Amino acid sequence: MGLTIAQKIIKNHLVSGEMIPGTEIGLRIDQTLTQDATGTMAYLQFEAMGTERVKTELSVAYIDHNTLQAGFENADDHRYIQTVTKKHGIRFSRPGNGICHQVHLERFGIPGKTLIGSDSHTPTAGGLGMLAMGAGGLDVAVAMGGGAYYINMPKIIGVELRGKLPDFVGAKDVILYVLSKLGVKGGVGKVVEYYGEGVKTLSVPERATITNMGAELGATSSVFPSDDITRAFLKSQQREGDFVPVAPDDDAVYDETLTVDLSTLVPLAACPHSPDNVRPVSELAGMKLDQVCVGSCTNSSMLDMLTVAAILKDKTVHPDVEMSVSPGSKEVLSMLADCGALTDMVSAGARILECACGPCIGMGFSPKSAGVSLRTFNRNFEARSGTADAKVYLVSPQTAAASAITGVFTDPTTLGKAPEIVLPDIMKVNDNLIEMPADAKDAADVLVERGPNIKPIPKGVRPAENLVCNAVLKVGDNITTDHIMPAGTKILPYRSNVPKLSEFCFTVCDKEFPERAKKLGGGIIIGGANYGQGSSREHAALVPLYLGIKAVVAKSFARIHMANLINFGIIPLTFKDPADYDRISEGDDIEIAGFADAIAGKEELILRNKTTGESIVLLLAATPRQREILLCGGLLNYTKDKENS
Ligand code: MIC
Ligand code: SF4
Repeated sequence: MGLTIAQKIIKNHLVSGEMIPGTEIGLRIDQTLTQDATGTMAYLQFEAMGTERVKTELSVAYIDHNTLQAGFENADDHRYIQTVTKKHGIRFSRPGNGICHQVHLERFGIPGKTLIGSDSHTPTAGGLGMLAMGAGGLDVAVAMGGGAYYINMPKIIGVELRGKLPDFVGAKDVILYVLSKLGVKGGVGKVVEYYGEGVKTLSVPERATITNMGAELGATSSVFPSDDITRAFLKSQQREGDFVPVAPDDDAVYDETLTVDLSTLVPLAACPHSPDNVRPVSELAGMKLDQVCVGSCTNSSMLDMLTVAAILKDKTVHPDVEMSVSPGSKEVLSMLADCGALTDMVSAGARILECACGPCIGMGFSPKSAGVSLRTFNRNFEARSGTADAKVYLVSPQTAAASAITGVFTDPTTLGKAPEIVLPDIMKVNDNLIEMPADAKDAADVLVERGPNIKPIPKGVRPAENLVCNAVLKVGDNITTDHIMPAGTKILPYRSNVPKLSEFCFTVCDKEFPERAKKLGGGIIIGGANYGQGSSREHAALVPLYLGIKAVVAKSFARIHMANLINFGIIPLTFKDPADYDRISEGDDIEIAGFADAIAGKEELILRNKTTGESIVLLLAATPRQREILLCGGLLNYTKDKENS
């Protein structure tokens, strides 16, 4: 039987397990990336593991998230990352060089290789034919040390693309369409693979927009073939030598399929507060707007920016709308300046922000109270913009630019003829903001700088023999890691300071949670379906650990968050019968007798609700390796125990 692209890459990188969907496999990782909001923890953990030199083919640390520097904290973290990477053999992309995924696509991605990154949108590089996955910082640290990355062997969803996109309809509309079909849980445990004639009509940055937002499907990864278009892209980046063709076998078998006829797509928008809450822009036309933001790792390529500039040219942004533009990389920004497109945007009234995540992660440009914001980003979770009651809609650059001019939701296909965008054959490549690490022989001389914002990582706790505690919080379905550990200008600077960060844990859902958890000495959390979707931030496990959370009982978990819970020794349990979710309330006292024993080897655990007197059957779907990690109180303890044995 023939193999799909993902299956081929997995086969070439398999170090343990068998390629049976749903079972655990270990993969050799060729490349890693980190960003600054998760990177500090990843490097602290890398240091704790005691490896001197990274063992990957390439590891890069980017600074793109915490670039506001409203106090000393972010700058401290940047300097720590700059020095620790220099010492241990990792390249450092300086602030100003761009958003990790955009720069990685331009400068480093290689078809057929594996990449993990401490950011959920790492699958952006799937646009180049890489198997790229988001992971917790600790998993990235382990991979940098030469360890395998463990996932469940995914099923493959084959998405056949037919036809060609109409004028003013973009790659963003393709992935919004797929999200409308599959939903935010539709990709869990799966890789989404694109094939068919329509693939040839999409450039690499367009493919990358689509693979980027595969994260919103909950997918393990998304991948396109590597073909002549990939070769041309790599050539434009002056690295044609990195080209490798990657294609599925003719007789490849997909576990599920979806067909998308590109020629029938229309401009779409994901409505508040979920990326799968998709409606045609035509149905929203006329709605008044307060803000338009262009950029983020989803839509900040040269193609996106030139499209926006062409629509804004000789026009003025509507007086009731504030508009921001954040180009994805220095390469893009400097080319926009050279070709005059930057002037077109500035003249129209767009406010140019630096090449970084910016408003996407709530780092500035928060909308006004109850404001309506149109963003070319990938997430519109409640409060993520920094304004609790804002309404964020996710749209294509075409829709964003058209609407910025009119001040109301505008279907760009009503604008007439689309501008013809011609991309340069050769991009303006200049890697002067990528710092190379010190040679191994000089590494000992590099001093790692640690500012006062960098606090120790909380230690994992081994599970108790019997768990007796309180259900300290109960939440509903689709809880995101933005709910668990919010971001934004006030909170992000404390990503290296877990005690301070804990004051904000779950406050989007319940302002009292941190205090209550502290007072009760922790407990368990009850969650609904798809608990922990969204960002890869391991802080959503680390901070609950610090607050004494021993287990999360949910209807189901998102992949990266479940791995993070295990990495930090918090037990991820599911209800055998999802209806039992209703048989436990916040504040109930609970007991799980034989807790540690069950973790060691049982699939079922019995939770006794001492408040109601009822018993509930829970499941622990963990592999023997994961059970060992949990018994040690997390991956760091497990790694140390292994070294000492
Ligand atoms: C995000 O888009 O939510 C982030 C910020 O990039 C996160 C990482 C983080 O929380 O630092 C992600 O996607 O993993
Ligand atoms: Fe940055 Fe936003 Fe992309 Fe996350 S989704 S990496 S915050 S641009």
